[in-house]
Amino acid sequence: MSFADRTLINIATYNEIENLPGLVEEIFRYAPNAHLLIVDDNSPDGTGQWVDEQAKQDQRVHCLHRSGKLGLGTAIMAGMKYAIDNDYRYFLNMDADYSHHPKYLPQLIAAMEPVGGKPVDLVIGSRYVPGGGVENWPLKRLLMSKSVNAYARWLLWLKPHDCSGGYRCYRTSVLRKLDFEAYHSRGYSFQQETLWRMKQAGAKFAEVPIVFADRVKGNSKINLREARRAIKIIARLAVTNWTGL
Ligand SMILES: Nc1nc2c(ncn2[C@@H]2O[C@H](COP(=O)(O)OP(=O)(O)OP(=O)(O)O)[C@@H](O)[C@H]2O)c(=O)[nH]1
Ligand SMILES: [Mg+2]
Repeated sequence: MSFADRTLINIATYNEIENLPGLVEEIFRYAPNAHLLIVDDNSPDGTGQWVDEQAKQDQRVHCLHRSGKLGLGTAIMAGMKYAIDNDYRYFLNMDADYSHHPKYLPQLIAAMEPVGGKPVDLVIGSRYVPGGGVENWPLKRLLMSKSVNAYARWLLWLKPHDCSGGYRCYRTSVLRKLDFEAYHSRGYSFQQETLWRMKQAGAKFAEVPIVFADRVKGNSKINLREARRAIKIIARLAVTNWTGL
C-alpha cells in the first residue's frame, strides 16, 4: 500500500505517558488524515505499551520499539527511514511534551506547497522569526539556546534562524538523499547536522513562526553532557565544511 499523499507525524518518546494520550487526541483534531509514528525507547513508564493499545484500535497509529534509551537523534532517524520505506510524502517531527503545539500542524504542512510559490523541502517551526517565541523559559535557557543557534549558523553557514528546533516538516523525497550512515550525531545536534546535510543536498528551507512552550509534565532529558557533546559535533562538522575532511 502506498501512502504517497500522506503525512507521517513522528514523535520520539522516553517516559511521556503523562503527555502522550492528550497530545495524540489533539494531533488528530488538527491533522485527522495524518499517520502517527511513536519511536519509543522502552520507556519504563509504559509509554510504548499505551501506544500498542492505541495502534490496535486506530490504523493511523504505529509504534516502533527500541531496546533502550538510544538518543533523540537516532529515534528521529528511525522515523525518517520508516517514512522513506513506507513512501509517505511528508515526514513531520515533533516533541511529546506540548512544547510543539499541534495547533501549528496545518500551517507547517501548508507551507510545504506555498500558494504561488515554489515547493519547499523543509519547513521549520521557528522560535526565532517574527511572530515566534518561547514561553516560560528562564533567561539562562533562552541565552543558551540562542548562543548554540548563533554558533551553528555561523560555523555551518546555515540560513534558518532556528537551527536547533525539532518541530519540522520534511519532504520525504529529500530525506532519501541523506547518508544516514555518515551522521556524527546521536543526540540533540542531530537537528543542526540534518540542516547542514540537507543544505548540501540543495534543499529549500522555510520557517513558520511557533511559540514554544516549556514542558509542564514529565522530566527533561537534556543535560549538560548532551549539550557539550552537541557543541563538539557542530565544531567537527564545521571542519568538514571548510576542509572537506
Ligand atoms: N525515543 C527517544 N526519545 C527521546 C530521547 N530523549 C528525548 N526523547 C524525546 O524527545 C523529545 C524532546 O526531549 P525533551 O526532554 O523534551 O528535550 P527538550 O525539549 O530539549 O527539554 P525540555 O525543554 O526540558 O523538555 C521528547 O518527546 C522526549 O520524550 C531518547 O533517548 N529516545
Ligand atoms: Mg521538551
